[in-house]
Amino acid sequence: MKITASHIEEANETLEKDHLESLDFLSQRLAKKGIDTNLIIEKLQELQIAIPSWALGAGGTRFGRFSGAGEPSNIIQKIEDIGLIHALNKSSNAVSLHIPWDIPQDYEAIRQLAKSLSIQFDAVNSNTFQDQVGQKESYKYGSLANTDQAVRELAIAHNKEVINIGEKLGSKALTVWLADGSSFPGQYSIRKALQNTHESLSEIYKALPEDWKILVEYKPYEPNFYSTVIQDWGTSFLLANKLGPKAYTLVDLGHHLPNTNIEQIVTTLMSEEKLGGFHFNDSKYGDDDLTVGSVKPYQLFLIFHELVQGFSETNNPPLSWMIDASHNIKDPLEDLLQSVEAIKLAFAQALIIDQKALEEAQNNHDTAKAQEILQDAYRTDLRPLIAEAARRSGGAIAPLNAYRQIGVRNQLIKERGTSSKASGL
Ligand SMILES: [Mn+2]
Repeated sequence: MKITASHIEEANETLEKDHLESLDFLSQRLAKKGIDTNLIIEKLQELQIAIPSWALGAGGTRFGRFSGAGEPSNIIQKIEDIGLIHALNKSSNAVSLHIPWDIPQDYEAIRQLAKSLSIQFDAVNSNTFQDQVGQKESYKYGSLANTDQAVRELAIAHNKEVINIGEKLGSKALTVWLADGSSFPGQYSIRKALQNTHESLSEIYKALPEDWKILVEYKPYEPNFYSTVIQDWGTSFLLANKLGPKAYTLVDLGHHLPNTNIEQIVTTLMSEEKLGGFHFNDSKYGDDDLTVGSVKPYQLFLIFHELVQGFSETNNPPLSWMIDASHNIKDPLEDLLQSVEAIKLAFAQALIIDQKALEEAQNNHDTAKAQEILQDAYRTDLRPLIAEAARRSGGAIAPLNAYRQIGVRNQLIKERGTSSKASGL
């Protein structure tokens, strides 16, 4: 299945008149506040969010998995699916691959396919949270943190292999998320586990090509329930600092205890030039992997507020933007289209904040005014800008509508059948 320019044209045709009217009205309103909508639209056109290869099939829980129909069963079909998303929204021009779930057989063919769909290769992800068939050692009691040197060496070798695979595809970053931890007090030495993790990561760091980054993810609990070796941003930041200039902290929105002030973490890391990237998702309780912006859109906006300030006021390097979500209920492609829209919307809202007035209110200790300024931006309906950014780039005014109108899922089911299963899930 390929989405053509005439598909998009047809889908946009009926919406265009209404859309342009809304855009015109909004542009005039924003112009009165001194905001140039064209500049915002250009920034939205530039924003590209990588799609993880594991989000294209229905995810599952420990209780079960309900497969969708027409799922991509290999890396080729997964990249094709991202091509479909990108054709619709023009904001998803990269894939974040999971190894070993998505090891290419024919690198040249994969590179050609990705190129033909304007897809790049973002950070590659290693996996030492499960054992693979025939694996010599087991990660049951940890990988990079394991007390057993042979297990640590296996996990280090795997990460080096992931770097090699990424190099062949043009990736520039390795994301490491560790399940390592303990489920019971006393199960292991917390201090030694961190020390082992640092030493193992140092070995991996040495194998990084010159222009690569290593992104160290953190998570407070799950799958282990008493301690996680890299439990929070502080531990990740500590390791990133110890490792060196190519190491950064990766913030996964779902990897925080309830009510954590994530925007504060983001801005602190940017001040220290150590924020490497994002895994976007949303949640109510824990690592729920819900659609970005579906539960806490205001928090997402506040995070983008810090990001927008950080871009202009710190020297933090450009970020890897990735979605990390996958669940049972929705069509994964619809879920991803919604997630990318939510990210673009939060970015746009943050871009129209009156920074000068906000600074003035802060200096005058005018708390009520400061809140008004933020919420004025948040409560302005900027959806016409998102639609226009996609339209100007050759995408759909309403990507989800277009997806349904074109009948993408039905076509994929025709091509792949109803029982195809996404690899790795
Ligand atoms: Mn993640």
